[in-house]
Amino acid sequence: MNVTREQAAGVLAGNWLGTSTVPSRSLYPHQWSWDSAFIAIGLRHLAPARARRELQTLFSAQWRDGRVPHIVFDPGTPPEAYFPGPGFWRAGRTSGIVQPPVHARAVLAVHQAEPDHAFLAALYPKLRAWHEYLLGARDAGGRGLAAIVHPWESGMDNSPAWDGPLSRVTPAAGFVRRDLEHGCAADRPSDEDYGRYVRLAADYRDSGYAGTGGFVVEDPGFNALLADAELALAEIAEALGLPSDPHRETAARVAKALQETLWDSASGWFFARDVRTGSLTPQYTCSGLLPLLLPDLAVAPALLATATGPRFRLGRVHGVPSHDLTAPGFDPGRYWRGPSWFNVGWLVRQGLLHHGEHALAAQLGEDLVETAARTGFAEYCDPLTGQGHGTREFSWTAALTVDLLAQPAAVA
Ligand code: 2M8
Repeated sequence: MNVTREQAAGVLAGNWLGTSTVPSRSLYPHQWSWDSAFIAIGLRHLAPARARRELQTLFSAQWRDGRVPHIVFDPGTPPEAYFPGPGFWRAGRTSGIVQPPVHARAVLAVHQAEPDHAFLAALYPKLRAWHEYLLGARDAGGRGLAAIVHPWESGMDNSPAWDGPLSRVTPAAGFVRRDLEHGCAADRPSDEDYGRYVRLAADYRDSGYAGTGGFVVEDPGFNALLADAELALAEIAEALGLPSDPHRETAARVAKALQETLWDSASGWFFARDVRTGSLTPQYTCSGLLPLLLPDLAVAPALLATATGPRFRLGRVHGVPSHDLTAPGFDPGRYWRGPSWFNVGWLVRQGLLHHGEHALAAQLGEDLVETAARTGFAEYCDPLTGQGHGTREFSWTAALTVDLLAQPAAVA
């Protein structure tokens, strides 16, 4: 076995709890929703049964309204290991918010690695309910897009795109941050922002997980992943001998809404919309590049021109910077405010392949694998130096490395 693959497999084995994988033993000691999808995409090459179990465990915690919670708490982990824990959310063994819907893509990928009709048939109605929740209860703006009600729902927690909407939120106080016991404070969100996250989560909890508070945002990355997930669901339906057209139609509708409402042609980028004010948040972040995943994206050439230009320098830096390199607030080490994340790099590589950018995709894939191996599977890296940041032995970095190594033609 290739040494890097062996090391990555070791990370995933070390983070396996028995029915799911933690993102990190120290910083994130429970099961996280979109992490598990990326983890399953890597695990399918090593242990397909474990990959299926990872996703089954997550979906066993799905809510009756269809939402897939962003955290499923491990009962064996002490409550003080992570804040906000189950006592805060008061939602049984889960949190009450969500994360980007990458699960249909993961379920399909796992099935493709080792076909399992029963697995696919059991997950299909759950995935449908999940997407229906997002396009129903979460269409707060009435534009056919899913809105997020907390920065954590974007998966890109501390993104500068949330600064505007978050400024309306009064920070909560009187809680103990557990993340700073494991992470370097200079890399993590500020105390003020963390206080705002806690306030928003408490307000949403107190609304019975149904209301919308000060933070309601249509995020291009979240919605691009939702459209892509509907395309994956169409393939799952086909494999099950079920009608796939409804899923393709939904994907097309979301993609159209994305282009009509979140694309700014003068800037050549997709921006998030603050539903409360109706305006686009002006920050260029990596979320705006994720619509590249959509094969029929008419604006792909303009989007790629921005991505390869001075703001993101795709192909000339390590990974995909999470924030505009030319922005005054760009910080190469701080959480989602500049560093490159491996899952975003992996997704952008897929998008590049969809749009015929094979050389750039191969270069990005090689860089991701090299950086992951050199940094001990860091959570994220400095795009300018490649230096690792955040926690190490991070599960999705290891899993996506395994996946990239399984595709030598595209990496070589
Ligand atoms: C980070 O988010 C959690 C909250 O959900 C945190 O900061 O405590 C994000 O990077 C998120 O995308 C990721 O899923 C999670 C676990 O890896 O960590």
